[in-house]
Formats: sequence, C-alpha cells, structure tokens
Amino acid sequence: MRKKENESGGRRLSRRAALQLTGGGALAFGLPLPFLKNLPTGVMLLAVADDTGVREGLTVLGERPLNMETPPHLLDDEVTPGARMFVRNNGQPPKLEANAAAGWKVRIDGEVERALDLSIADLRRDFETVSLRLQIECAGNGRKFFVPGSRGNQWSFGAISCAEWTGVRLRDVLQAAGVKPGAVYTGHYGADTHLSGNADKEAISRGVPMEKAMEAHNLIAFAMNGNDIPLLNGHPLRLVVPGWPGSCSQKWLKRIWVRDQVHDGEKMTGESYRVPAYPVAPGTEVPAEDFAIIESLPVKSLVTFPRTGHRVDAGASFEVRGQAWAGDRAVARVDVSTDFGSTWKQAELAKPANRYAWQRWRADLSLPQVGYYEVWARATDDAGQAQPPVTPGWNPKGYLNNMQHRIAVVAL
Ligand SMILES: Nc1nc2c(c(=O)[nH]1)N[C@H]1C(S)=C(S)[C@@H](COP(=O)(O)O)O[C@H]1N2
Ligand SMILES: [Mo]
Repeated sequence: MRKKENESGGRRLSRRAALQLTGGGALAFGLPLPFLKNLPTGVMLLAVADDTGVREGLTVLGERPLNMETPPHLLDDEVTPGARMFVRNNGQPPKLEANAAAGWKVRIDGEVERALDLSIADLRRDFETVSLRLQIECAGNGRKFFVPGSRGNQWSFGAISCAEWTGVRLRDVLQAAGVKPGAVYTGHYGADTHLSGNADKEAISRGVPMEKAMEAHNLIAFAMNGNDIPLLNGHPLRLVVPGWPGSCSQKWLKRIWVRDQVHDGEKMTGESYRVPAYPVAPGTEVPAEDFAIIESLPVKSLVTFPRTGHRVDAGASFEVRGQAWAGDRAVARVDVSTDFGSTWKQAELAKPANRYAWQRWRADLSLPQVGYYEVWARATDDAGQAQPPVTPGWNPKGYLNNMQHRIAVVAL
C-alpha cells in the first residue's frame, strides 16, 4: 500500500488500496485516514464507506472505539453537515449490509399494551413524519478542562451538532404501543457491539424518564439533512432525544424497552452520566449513593467565526458569530467581550428554527489598538443562568462543562 503523509500527519489511500478496502466502491478516493494504521478492518471499512467520507478536519480522540470531535470553526453551519458531525462511539459500530435499512426492525416492548416490531416502512406508513433541527451534545463535552482530569475522551468544545433529523415522534410510537400506567423509564438498545466482543454485553444502553420520552421533539429518525443517516451517526435508524446527554440518543436503534423502574442498562449506573447530587471540591471521592442522573444539559455557546488566531486591522469592524443552545431551555441572550470579561456587548441572537435547535448569534466588533485580544462569548438562558468563565462544578467523570468559549484575535 502506498503511503503519503498529509498535513495532519495522517495517510492518504491510494486509488488501488481504496478499491481493495471498499470492494470496488469509489467513496474513499483521496480521503485522509489519519487513524488507518491502527484500526481493525471492520471499523476501517465503515469509516471508508461512510457516506460523509472521512470527516476532514475533525480531531480523532480515540480509535478503538472511534471518537472524533469538530473544531469550533467547523461548526459554523446553521445545519451541521454529516462530514462535520462529531462521532461518539462506546463500542464497535455494526457492520451493515448495503441494504440494511430494508430489513431493519425496531422493537417496542416492556410496559406496553402491545409489543410492536416496526420496520422503517411501517414507521413511514403508520406515523406522521416530521423534520426538526436538533442538538446532540455529549455530556462529556469540555471534559478536557477539568482539574483534576478524568479518564475518557478528552473532548474540548466540539462534541456538539445540530443537524436536521427526519423521522417519527417517539411519543406517537409509544402511544401506538399503549404505555401502561406502571411505565417509569425507557431503555434504549442499538446494534453496535461491546468492545470486548462479548455478545451478552451492551456497548451502551441508556434511557429517559417517561415524561421526557413523551416530549414532542424526540424522534425515531431515519434520515438526516435530507439523506440517509451517516453510518457513524446511527444509520439506518436512531433516536434523537435533544437537550439531554447525547448518550440518550441511541444510534443503530433496535429496541426500546419501556421499564417499570429507572433503566439500569450499561452506563446508567455508577459514575456514568451521573454527577454528585451536591457541589463537591475538585478531586473529592463521592459515595456511590450520592450520584444523580444528568438530565437537561446547561446553557452553552461557541464562537464559530472567525477561527482562533484571526488577524484584523486595529480599529476596523469585523464580524464574530457562533451558536448557542441551552438543553431543555432556550437561549435568551448572548454577550461578547474583547477585554477578558471586563465589559460585555450584547450580540444579535436569532430565534431557534424550532425548539431544541441551536441559535445563531452575531456581533460586529473592533479592537482599539494593535495587540493581542480574545473574544469571549457568554450565553444566558431564559431562566437567567449564564455560562461561567471557568470550569463549573467539578465531578469525577468531567461532565457538564459549559464554560465560556474564547478565541484569540490579533489586531495589526
Ligand atoms: N448505539 C449507540 N448509540 C449511541 C452511542 C453508542 O456508543 N452506541 N453513543 C452515544 C453518545 S455517548 C453520544 S454523545 C451520541 C453521539 O452521537 P453521534 O456519534 O452521532 O455524534 O450518540 C449516543 N448514541
Ligand atoms: Mo456522549
């Protein structure tokens, strides 16, 4: 196999190698595969064959499982394209046949009047199809900045997306199954496999309380941005439960088990997606019984333009812009500062395309004299909660870091 370095230090596939990998498919030509060397064949094939191509410019945080985040300047699109979606895998993505969608079924069972086995054709035929722009953010986004740190993917700012998802309402499907009065929680299952290869273990299986499950914006989605869902983002069927930890949005969805108790699947217990129920000093050992399950994610924003390191003329006006979101809440305002938070200027803030879509913000700024500046952005939600300038409440696994994002700008 011919090897060629690209600027990110990764390798490019030769045309012949790409043909061998994809069995003749043309998807991988010329795409960089920075992680090629260490990937087991199955994942490599999936990455090569993913219909977004290999996601150029994303930062690979881990290869097994494959995890990548999107630098803020690549999150400037109002609707995140597949090629710029972060990827968070807890296990090994399923190896899918080309026509996996045709034979796919999802089972709804447990505390329901009638268990349902639904194909994607059934979902399309029996339920109203809706399209919504929905945020998915990993609860560990920002983990990298906690001190002391914790194991797990060292996400900085880029484990967030807002794509347009098309599917049916989870609520409508649950109602068709007939939720029994004893229903407490959902439990979600996907077709990916545990890293150990043990078929009896789930990579991840999380859920939400019935009240959240019945909220009208949760989708069982079969399309994204008007196309098939990319393989790495859950093709051919996934849940999207916006505003809560991304881990509630099961990819490669096979089953929703309606539980008569709080779901106790993989990564529902212990320190996974749970934080101390009260504020603790950094590094504290917290007793197991004092953890609470994370629900809505906190208010947050990004500066997506310009890219950090930008140069402007002193005194000249320049545009800054970005995205803001607030879990179950809406963003009420965004302010920006060029003097390390001493003074703030209110940005223009767009309404969300729909509830749970992120909100675009922009401001015109100028820098008084030649020198080094930072642009800080601070979003405030409709309950008056604003982003802190530094890491908020420390917790053992480094969840819920909604500190302000800042970029460097140099005035010349
Ligand atoms: N089946 C399955 N679903 C999953 C995961 C997974 O590992 N397997 N990861 C979850 C986590 S932790 C997050 S943050 C989101 C990420 O979605 P994305 O990879 O499409 O960006 O998917 C969630 N759904
Ligand atoms: Mo996540």
